Amino acid sequence: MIRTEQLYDHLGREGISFYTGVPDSLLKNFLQYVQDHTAGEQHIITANEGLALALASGYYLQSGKLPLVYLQNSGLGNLVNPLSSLADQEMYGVPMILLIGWRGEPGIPDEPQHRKMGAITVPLLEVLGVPVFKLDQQSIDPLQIVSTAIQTAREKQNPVALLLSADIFEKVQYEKTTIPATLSLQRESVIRELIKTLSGDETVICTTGKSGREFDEQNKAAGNKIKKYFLSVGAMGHASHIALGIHLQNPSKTILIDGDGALLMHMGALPTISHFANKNFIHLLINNGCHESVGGQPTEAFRVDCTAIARASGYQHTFLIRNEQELNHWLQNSLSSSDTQFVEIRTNAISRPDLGRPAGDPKDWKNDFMSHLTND
Ligand SMILES: Cc1ncc(C[n+]2csc(CCOP(=O)(O)OP(=O)(O)O)c2C)c(N)n1
Repeated sequence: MIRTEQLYDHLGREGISFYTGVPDSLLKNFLQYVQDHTAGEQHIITANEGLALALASGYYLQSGKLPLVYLQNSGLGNLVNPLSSLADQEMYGVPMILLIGWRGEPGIPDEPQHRKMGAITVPLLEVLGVPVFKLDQQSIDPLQIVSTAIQTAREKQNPVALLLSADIFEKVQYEKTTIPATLSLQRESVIRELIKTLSGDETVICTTGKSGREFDEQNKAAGNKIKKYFLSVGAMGHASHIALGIHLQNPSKTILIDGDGALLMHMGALPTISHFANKNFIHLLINNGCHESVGGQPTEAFRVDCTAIARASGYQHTFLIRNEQELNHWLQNSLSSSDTQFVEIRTNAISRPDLGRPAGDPKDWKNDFMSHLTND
């Protein structure tokens, strides 16, 4: 066990003062501490993990100092290209620490989307030539392990991983200080009202995180009104093209429920969707300005105009919804339109602590979904 401030202070003593990454729930207490104790430009949350590695590389090139990139192990997929073709010692050789939350660690029960990556995290890092240092509850001297990892990164001139098991940090009262709570709409109630207004014939695709869990619970509460739904419980940022792929084969109404973190992660999706989904496609962005599902760390999505980005990307019909009245107006007047639309709904970042998780096997979910699509 280690305290967040102990790790942060130790990293500081070892010369690490630049943090970048994409948040992870296992790291959320540590990341909150980083957020609260690091000057703005020294802590940058990027849109995806590959960008964090590139940013860290730029930092090193200018400063000669060791940066830290944090991520959930599912983000390794986004990071492999710049890791192997930029930072690797056989290329430029950029030393850095990769602080990785280990979801799906073998022997520790976790959600299905984490099992594969959990099992291959260590071999994957080894194949990539990244030395791995594990920190778990049994680690006798965690700070010494951190120092050895840092020394190794410097000596080898290569990224080095600190792989953190669940519950490595001492529990602290976690306060979501960064979450904006001023907006009246809440993600789950938006999803509930959407389900209430839909006819039941639509196909719904949900992004990664709590929106899928909320959809699942609200749909059950509505007597499984929506039969054709797919939860992209993993593959963050890819729900949009899953939806597009389905839609192109079945041009009946498709609703994509997206998150701002997910949208930003692969924003290049927008022009392709607007080009090819020219009818009956609703891209519904639930923008809470943060990665609410993993701890509420901010995204850039409240700072920019997402509907303007969608318009510039080719969506002809865009809506911005900020309160219940605007939501009801859109639900009653525009939801049933056959126009392709981008709809940004700004919400607060509040969710239920007792939110459930969809039960069962993803292959059964897939088979159910496909059989409902074929019976259409
Ligand atoms: C590639 C990848 N990186 C990080 C994660 C961890 N993760 C799961 S949900 C999530 C936040 C999603 O944020 P957003 O799309 O804004 O939805 P919200 O949680 O706010 O509803 C993150 C970072 C992941 N699953 N995959």
